[in-house]
Amino acid sequence: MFESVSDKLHQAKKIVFVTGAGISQESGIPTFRGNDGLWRKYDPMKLATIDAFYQDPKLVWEWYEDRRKNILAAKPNAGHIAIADLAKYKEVWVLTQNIDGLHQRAGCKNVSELHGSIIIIKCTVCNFKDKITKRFSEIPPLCKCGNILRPDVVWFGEPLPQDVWGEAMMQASLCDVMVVAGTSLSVSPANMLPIYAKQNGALIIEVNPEETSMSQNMDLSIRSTSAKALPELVSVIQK
Ligand code: BV8
Ligand code: ZN
Repeated sequence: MFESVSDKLHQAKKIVFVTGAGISQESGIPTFRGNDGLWRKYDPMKLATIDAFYQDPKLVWEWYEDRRKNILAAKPNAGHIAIADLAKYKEVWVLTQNIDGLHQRAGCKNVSELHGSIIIIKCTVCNFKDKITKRFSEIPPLCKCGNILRPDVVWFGEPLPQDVWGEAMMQASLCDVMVVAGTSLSVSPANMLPIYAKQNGALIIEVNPEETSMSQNMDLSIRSTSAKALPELVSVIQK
């Protein structure tokens, strides 16, 4: 599978992974667009927005509480674990679009959560922010200051946190190899990261059972799932 790039993989000093919902699919967390689609009744593009939240905070919170329950019960899969294993031998950085924290739970230290975290909850007004894993008794939950709480995620139409995005662009511009795993690359600006890597001369590899809009630009596009292909990729690098 990786014969054509094994030399470059061995020589690589810094490997960056850009991941999306597909890498958590084998942990039982539905993707956005797949036929296991997040919430068949509603379109995430319409729910994961500031307008939806202020129009109907209860509905949006029901959706997030449903996802939090599933995510907090989920376990990292062989794909997450392979990346964490590789980080013991090489400089590895994970730029994830996922909000499930599974890369960190697999043991990865260098993780940039481009779109925030569903496990961190913050106030819409004051500067309260904390990791909360319990289920809320009432939704929408209120802060001590009396205002509504929200998940610390980046909604459509919201900018990515400056520091996180700056770090991600830097990592993409300095890596020798970029592995794009489990993402349709349909959301910007995250979908620019493989372009920055290509511009810096990095080798870019895609792992996705389906073709994406950027498959043609990849040096290697593996039609497989991440839980299958990533352990194989890591074993080639460690040889
Ligand atoms: C911004 C957190 C600017 C929340 C998410 C037109 C109108 C309005 C906006 C826009 C527009 N055009 C572009 C935009 C910008 C917009 C955007 O890109 N929209 C898209 C829909 C066109 N982007 C934004 O709004 C961003 N902000 O641009 O700000 C700005 C600047 C200054 C000031 C103000 C504003 C913010 C985007 C972040 C949104 N938040 N998530 C939550 O999760 O609830 S996005 C969310 O959807 C995910 O984080 C992820 O990014 C995206 C889903 O993509 P994927 O992860 O790739 O998942 P998907 O289901 O699509 O694909 C799964 C893939 O896995 C598939 O390819 C499948 O084949 C594969 N797969 C399946 N199984 C497996 C597998 N692969 C491997 N193994 C398997 N087993
Ligand atoms: Zn508050």
